[in-house]
Amino acid sequence: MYAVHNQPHVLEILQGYKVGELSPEEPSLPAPGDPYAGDPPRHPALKVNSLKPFNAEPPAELLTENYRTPNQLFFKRNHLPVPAVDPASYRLRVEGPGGRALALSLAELKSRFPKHEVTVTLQCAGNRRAEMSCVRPVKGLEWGVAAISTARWGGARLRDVLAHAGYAEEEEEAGERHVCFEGLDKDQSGAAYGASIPYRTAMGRGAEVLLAYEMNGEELPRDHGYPLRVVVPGVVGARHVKWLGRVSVSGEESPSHWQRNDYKGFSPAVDWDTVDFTTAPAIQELPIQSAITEPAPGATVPPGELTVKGYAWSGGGRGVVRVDVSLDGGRTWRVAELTGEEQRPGRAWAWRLWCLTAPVPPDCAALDIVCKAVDASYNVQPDTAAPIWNLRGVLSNAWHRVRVTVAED
Ligand SMILES: Nc1nc2c(c(=O)[nH]1)N[C@H]1C(S)=C(S)[C@@H](COP(=O)(O)O)O[C@H]1N2
Ligand SMILES: [Mo]
Repeated sequence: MYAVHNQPHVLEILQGYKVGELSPEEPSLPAPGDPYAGDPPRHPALKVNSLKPFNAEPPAELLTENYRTPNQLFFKRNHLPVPAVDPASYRLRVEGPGGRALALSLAELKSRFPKHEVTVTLQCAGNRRAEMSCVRPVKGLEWGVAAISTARWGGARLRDVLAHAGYAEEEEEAGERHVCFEGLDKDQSGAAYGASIPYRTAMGRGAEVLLAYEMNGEELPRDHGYPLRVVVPGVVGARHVKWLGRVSVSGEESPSHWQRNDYKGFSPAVDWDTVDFTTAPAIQELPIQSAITEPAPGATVPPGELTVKGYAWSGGGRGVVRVDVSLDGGRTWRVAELTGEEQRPGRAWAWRLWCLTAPVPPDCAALDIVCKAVDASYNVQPDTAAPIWNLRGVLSNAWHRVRVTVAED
């Protein structure tokens, strides 16, 4: 099921369970079908990180060509085969209070609840993991800087659907509750992908968590959760459950592996022998992030003038207030120009793109370009990855560095 498990250290573990070998006279077993045979076609420009399950990011320079990422280029992060969902028989199961449950068809979701649209950036917790693994190896897919993308999503507000099911707006004394989501993508044991968010994230006044059926004005593509996915503005990608099958409210977080035993941050002191996943909170709102998308690392740039481009984004609706860029490894700085939509304070769910055009210092053979962003709470990025290293390589948000060569005049 997971091609990523086809590795020496996994085969070594499996060796301990080997019971014997089939005799050559034994009739051969039917070859198991490829569980990924029904996956949709994908854009050839995507850089594939893992084919089965499908994980891919666009080339960095294409990422910032558009404020809203075209659906075909939007990064894709699947843990399992893409399920084939029949839109006519599809029902979203919403568990209401007191054991009552709703089964909502797509037509009902579209007609009963006002359509809400919001532009949201989605970032995987593992974005920029490759840089963290340069410090020390980590376990996870080697994402570059493009496991992040932005779309205009359209759908019903989760708040409206939960209210329809009988849930009240967040009450002060309600105690800790969680909204749990289950996908229709399942592993061989029948376990579905799942995740949860705090109740207040879903039900707080003005909450914009969506059950989305549209992405950039188009029907939700299969890779992105057709026919329905959760979009949780300002929160890590892992909670935006795709191919949504079931919603429930619980006093506990989702029991899913991906909620309880993954997508958490740890100290650099913690390794695979000492890690205890119960000791760290699940990642929800992400920290301030930025990266350079142009020029590419190792590129040769002409002398004279240089244009640097990139993105910056922060979780929790905290807008980006500034991006600083250095051409000399962080000794001197310039302020980049922010482009793209400026969203409302506290609801800045989407990234800003940025751009800086600056003179290349004369007699300079190489440039060490650095970017760092500041969010509305004046949170900043750490200057290096080593102090934030963690065994799963998540939350990698150090200053981004790109070294280039300057061509001779
Ligand atoms: N059902 C389901 N939902 C899922 C996942 C998944 O594998 N199955 N992956 C999660 C992760 S880790 C991320 S980063 C985002 C990626 O969304 P995208 O593929 O639309 O970019 O989906 C999330 N939702
Ligand atoms: Mo992710």
